[in-house]
Amino acid sequence: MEKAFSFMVRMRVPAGILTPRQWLKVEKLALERGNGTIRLTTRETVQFHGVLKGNLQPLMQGLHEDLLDTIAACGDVNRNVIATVAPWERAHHATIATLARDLSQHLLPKTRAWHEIWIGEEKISGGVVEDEPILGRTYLPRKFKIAIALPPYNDIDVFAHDLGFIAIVQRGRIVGYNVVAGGGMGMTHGESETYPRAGTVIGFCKPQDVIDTAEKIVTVQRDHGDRSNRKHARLKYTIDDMGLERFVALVNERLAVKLAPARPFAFASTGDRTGWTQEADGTSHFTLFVENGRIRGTMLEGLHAIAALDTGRFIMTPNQNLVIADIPPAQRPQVEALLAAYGLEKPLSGLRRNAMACVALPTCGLALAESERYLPDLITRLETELERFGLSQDDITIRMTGCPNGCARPYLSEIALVGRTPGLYNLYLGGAHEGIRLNKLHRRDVDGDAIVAALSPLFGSYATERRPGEHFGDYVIRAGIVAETTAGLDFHAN
Ligand code: SRM
Ligand code: SF4
Repeated sequence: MEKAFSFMVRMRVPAGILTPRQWLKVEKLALERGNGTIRLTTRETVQFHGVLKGNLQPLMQGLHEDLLDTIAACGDVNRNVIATVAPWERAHHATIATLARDLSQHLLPKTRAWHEIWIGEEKISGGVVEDEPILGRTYLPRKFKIAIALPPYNDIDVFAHDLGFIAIVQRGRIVGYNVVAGGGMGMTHGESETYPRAGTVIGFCKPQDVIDTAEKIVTVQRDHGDRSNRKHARLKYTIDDMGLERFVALVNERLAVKLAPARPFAFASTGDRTGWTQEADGTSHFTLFVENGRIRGTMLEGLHAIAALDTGRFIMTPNQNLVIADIPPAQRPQVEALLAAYGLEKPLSGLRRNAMACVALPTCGLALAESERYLPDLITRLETELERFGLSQDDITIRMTGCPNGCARPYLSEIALVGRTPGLYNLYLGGAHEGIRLNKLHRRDVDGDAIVAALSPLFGSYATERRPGEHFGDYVIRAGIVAETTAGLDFHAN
C-alpha cells in the first residue's frame, strides 16, 4: 500500500484578484481536496495545504474549470507577479493589475506540460525537451520575482524582489515606471556570503517598454546567473558580482529603448489600510485583516456568505490580508451585516495590523522554529508593553519567519524575528517603515521572554524620545540601538 503523501499546492494569481465565483471554488477545493483552510500568501495568492496525492489532479482540474492555475507558482521561473492593492485608486490599480497579468503571461513557460499532466490534454511534446523562447532549455538559474508598486503604497515591498516597477504618476496619469533590480531576502545563518539585499533603482521606462525591460532583465539573469551554487544564484548576486554599472549596460544593450534616468517617488508605508474605504461615488472596499493569511472556520464561513452575494472582487494582498473590493452602495449594508454576524471586524493594535509571519511548522520542511502558530501570542505579550507606553495604535511593522529564507520579507521590517532553532530567534531592528531600508541584527538566539525584555525598554524610550512623525525603525537607528544598513553587503556588519 502506498503512503498517504501530502502536498502543498500554490496558485498563480497575478495581482491577486479573484471573482467571488472563483473564491467560492477555491473554498470548495480547500474543503474537499485540502486541509479545510485557505492560506493567503505574501505574494497575493493561495496555498492549499494537506492535499493528498489522489486529490492533486481533481484540485488542478477544479482550478482550471474557473480559469485558474498553478503554472510557474514554484520553480526556477518567473513567479506570481504581484501589484499594489489599491482599488480606491481605480484607474491606476486597473492599469497595474493588467500589467501584472501581461507580465505574468509573457514570461510564462510556453510548454503545455501543465495541461497535459493535470488536465489530460493530448501530449504534443512527445517527450522532446522544449526550447522556451525566453527561459531557454534549462530555465533560469533560480526563482525570479516581479512586483509593481503604486506610490505612496509600498505594500508589495518593491525592494524585496529580483525586479520591481514603481509607477510614476504625473498629472493623473501613469507616465512610466522606475525600474528596481536585485532585491531578495533569502540567506543562510552563519554564511555571510549569503545576504538579503534591497533592490537598486536603475532607471525609468515608459509603459509600453515595461514588458521588454522585464524580458531583457530576465535574459541577462538567465545568461549570467550562477548555475553552480543555488545559494548564489539569485539576480542580487549576479548584480553584485559583475557590478551594477556592467549589469545596467548589459540590460541596455538588449533593450529596444534604453532606460532613462529614474524619476522622483516617495513611499509612506508597507501595510494595508484595514477596514472600510469609500470612494466619492459611494463604491466601498473592505480590507479584512487575516492573521498570517490563514482562513478557516468562522472566517471561511463569513467569506462564503459574502462571496455568495456575488458582488465586487476578492483581492489578496501581499500582507496576507483580503480586500473585498468594489462593493456598490446598495450592497454595503449586506456586507456590513455579514461582517458583523461572523465577527470579522475587530479592533486591532498598530503592531498586529502590521504583522506578518511565514507558514513554518508544521508544513514547511525548511522551518527551524515556529512562526505562523507563534507570532499571534508573542504580539499579545508585546501589546501589553505597548499599551503601558501609550503606543497601542502606532503602526510598527513586525515580521517573523521560521528560518532565514525570508518568506515574510522580515529583513525589511522595523522589528524582525528569524528562527534559529525551536523557541529561539534572532531579533533584527531598524528596517524602514516604508520598506526602503533593511534592518540589522540586534540580539542573537532570544526566546519569547528575552524578546519582550529587549523590546519593552525600547518602546518606552521611543514613546518619550521620538521626534514628531518618527517611526520606530528610524528611532532605533538615531538612538544608536543598531547601525543603519545602507546596502545588502553591509547587512552583516555591526
Ligand atoms: Fe518562500 C521556500 C512559503 C514567499 C523566500 N517558501 C518556501 C517553501 C516552498 C519551502 C520549501 O521550499 O520547501 C515554503 C512553503 C511552506 C509551506 O509549508 O507552505 C515557502 N514563501 C512561502 C509563503 C507561503 C510564505 C507565506 O507565509 O506567505 C510565500 C508564498 C509566496 C507565493 O505565493 O509565491 C513565500 N518566499 C517568499 C518570499 C517573499 C516574497 O516573495 O515576496 C521570499 C523572500 C523573497 C525572495 O525570494 O528573496 C521567499 N522561500 C524563500 C526561499 C529563499 C530563496 C532564496 O533566494 O534564498 C525559499 C527556499 C528556497 O527557495 O530554496 C523558500
Ligand atoms: Fe519555511 Fe523558512 Fe519560508 Fe518560513 S521562511 S515558510 S520556515 S522556508
